[in-house]
Amino acid sequence: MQHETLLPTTSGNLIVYDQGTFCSSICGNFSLQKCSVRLSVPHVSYFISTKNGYYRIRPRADREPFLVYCDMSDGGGWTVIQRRSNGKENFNRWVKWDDYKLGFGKFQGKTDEYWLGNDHIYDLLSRGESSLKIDLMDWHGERRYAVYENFQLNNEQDNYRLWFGTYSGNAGDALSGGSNFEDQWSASHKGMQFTTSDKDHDRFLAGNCALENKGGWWFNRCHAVNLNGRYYKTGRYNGSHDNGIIWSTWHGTWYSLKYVAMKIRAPFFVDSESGDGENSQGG
Ligand SMILES: [Ca+2]
Repeated sequence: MQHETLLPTTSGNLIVYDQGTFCSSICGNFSLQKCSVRLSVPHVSYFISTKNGYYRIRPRADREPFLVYCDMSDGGGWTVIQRRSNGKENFNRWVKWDDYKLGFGKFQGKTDEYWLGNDHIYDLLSRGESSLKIDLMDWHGERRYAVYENFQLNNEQDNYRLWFGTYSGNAGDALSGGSNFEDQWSASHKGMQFTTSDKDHDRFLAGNCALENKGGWWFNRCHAVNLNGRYYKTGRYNGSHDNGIIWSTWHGTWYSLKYVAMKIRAPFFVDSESGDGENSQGG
C-alpha cells in the first residue's frame, strides 16, 4: 500500500508528498475526475480537495525530492516549471549552466519567480508529463496562452535539446519561430539545444544569444520566444538587443510581458472542476 503523508501547513502552503509523485498524480485520480488527495490512514481512505501551492515531489525514486508549485486550478494537475511575475529574481545568472541545470529562484509565494531546473524538468518529462501550457499576461492585464503537445527535452549530454508537437491557443505559435519561413529558420526553438552565457550551443555563429538576451534558453539565432529574458516594468522597451520577456507572435520582440508561467502535466489528464478556484495567473 502506498504511503502518503499530508503534513500541516508550515510557512506558505508547503505539503510534503514525496513518494514517486508529481502534480498530475497528486491531482490525478482520473476516475474521480477531481483534484483530490487520497489520505491513507489505518482502515480509512478518504479524499480532500487539493490546493494550489508548493509541494515536495519526487518523480524519480533514485533522486532527492524537490519543491515545486502545483497549479490545481486551470483544470488541475499542472507542475509549474517557470514563472516571471515581478523581476525580483535574476535570470541572467553568473554561474550559468549549473544554475539552469539545477534550478533557482524563490519557492514560497504563489507568484514567486523561479526556474525549476533542466534536470528536474527532464525527469518530469521522462515520467510522462508532456503537455506544456504557457500562460502570458501583458501590462494591460490581457491574457493569452499557448499549449504544445509532446513537449520533450533530450538529456544533458545533448544539452537538453527541445522538442514539441502540435500548437493550440490564442497567443500564436511563437516557439516555432513565427509566421514566415525566414523567421522560422532563424528563430524556431524546435530542435535547439539549451544555451547559457557560459555554454554556447546556439546557431548564432558570431556570438552567444544568452549573453545578448539575458538568460538561458533554447536559442536559435536567436529567438522568437525569450521567457527567461530581462524583466522590464514597462511593456515596450528599447535597447541594443531584444532581450525582454518575449512572445513574438503576440506583442512582437520589443514588448516585455508582465507575467509568464510555463507548466506541464500528463497528456491524458482530465480537467478537474475543483481545485480551490484560485486564479494562478497572478497579477
Ligand atoms: Ca553562438
